[in-house]
Amino acid sequence: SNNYNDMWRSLGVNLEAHDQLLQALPPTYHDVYLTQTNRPKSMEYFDFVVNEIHGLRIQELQEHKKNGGKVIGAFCVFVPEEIVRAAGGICIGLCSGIDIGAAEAEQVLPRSICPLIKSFMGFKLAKVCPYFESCDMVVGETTCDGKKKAFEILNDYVPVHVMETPQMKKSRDKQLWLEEVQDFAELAQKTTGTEITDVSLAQAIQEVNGKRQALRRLSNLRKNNPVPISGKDSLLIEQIAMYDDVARFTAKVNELCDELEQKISTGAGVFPGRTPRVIVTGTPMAIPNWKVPHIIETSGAVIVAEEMCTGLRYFENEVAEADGLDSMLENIAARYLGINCAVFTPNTGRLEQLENLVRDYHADGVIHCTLSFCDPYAVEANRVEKMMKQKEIPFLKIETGYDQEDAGQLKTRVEAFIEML
Ligand code: BJ8
Repeated sequence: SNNYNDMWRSLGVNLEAHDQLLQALPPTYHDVYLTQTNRPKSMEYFDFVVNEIHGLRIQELQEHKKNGGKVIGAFCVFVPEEIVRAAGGICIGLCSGIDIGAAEAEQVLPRSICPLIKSFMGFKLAKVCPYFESCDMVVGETTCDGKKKAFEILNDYVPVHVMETPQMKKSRDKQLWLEEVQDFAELAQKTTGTEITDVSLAQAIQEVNGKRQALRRLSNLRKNNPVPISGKDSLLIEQIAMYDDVARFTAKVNELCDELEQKISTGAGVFPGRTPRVIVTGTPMAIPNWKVPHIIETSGAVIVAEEMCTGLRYFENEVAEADGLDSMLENIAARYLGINCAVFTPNTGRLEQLENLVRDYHADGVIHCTLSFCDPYAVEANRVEKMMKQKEIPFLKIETGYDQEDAGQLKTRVEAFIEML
């Protein structure tokens, strides 16, 4: 990876801190991923992407920028990728899944804050992420208070545009969100200098729908027993979906699905057919946050679905195709407002979805994972728990951060839960 040093330096990346980050990744990745048995052969591509995490894709972004293209970063699945693409830009989901630059972040943020927020601030202040350093603009949202206020601070270091996500889903909220989407389309065009046309937006909608369809296809295959792919591998793919090249990624996921269908037809799987099946739900698990899934899948269970933004919330809905820019923007706004994030009140859609998922994926239990200090999900966990009790679905609630200090304790709790499934 030393070949990339010049590129990283030219981006302003702090090479020393960056080396530390890259050194932390390979052992973790090896222990969590490469020790799994029966992995599908098509996971090779996704292993390659992780291996090249700050290499090849960054090179592609730099190529794009050299040709006058823009890169736009996002922290939430509410930011409409279709619009960025229609304006000729590349949309990158910034990860924030590792405790890095915490000392720098704590200079501008309170110590007790969601690790995801601390992580993105730390990444920026410590200049360790070449994706972040490649961004011409970052798009924030007004989802939770922590993020909303942190974007004001982040704006000191990189231009940030904040989209106002509503807190309810009434007709006036829909109108507000539609206007936010329309404004964002204006801004995207101004930023890239490229006009959004009927043709470019229709194409972007199709491409991103194609990506979501491939992910849904993969997800549906996990309804089988035995499961053809681990939850950890599935999560990795869902994480990579946020920043990889759309066309290539879509093709690779479909290739993987072809292989899995083959496997299913022979009755083969990655875990024995009697393995307890678990659904995880809660806050997103950004790359490389594989902590809880690793604990679950090394404690005798398999994860069959993620009711999370790094999971189903990212791909369960698509944008309806339409003629004319106005209708397309309306359909985009409608699709995104369908996301069941805990910042909405009420958020009954999430509860209904969870109940359906338990049935459709033949789950034996649900594990609710909240990042520490995340009020929306930690409080909403009560609604989820109440519903699970009513439906007599085994339920476990976990709250944890990015450090490994509580890993042993978590494993004990998870094992006890799985044992009773
Ligand atoms: S649509 S889940 S990606 S906001 S974990 S920063 S909520 S304190 S991430 Fe999210 Fe969009 Fe919703 Fe999805 Fe705040 Fe909670 Fe931290 Fe969070």
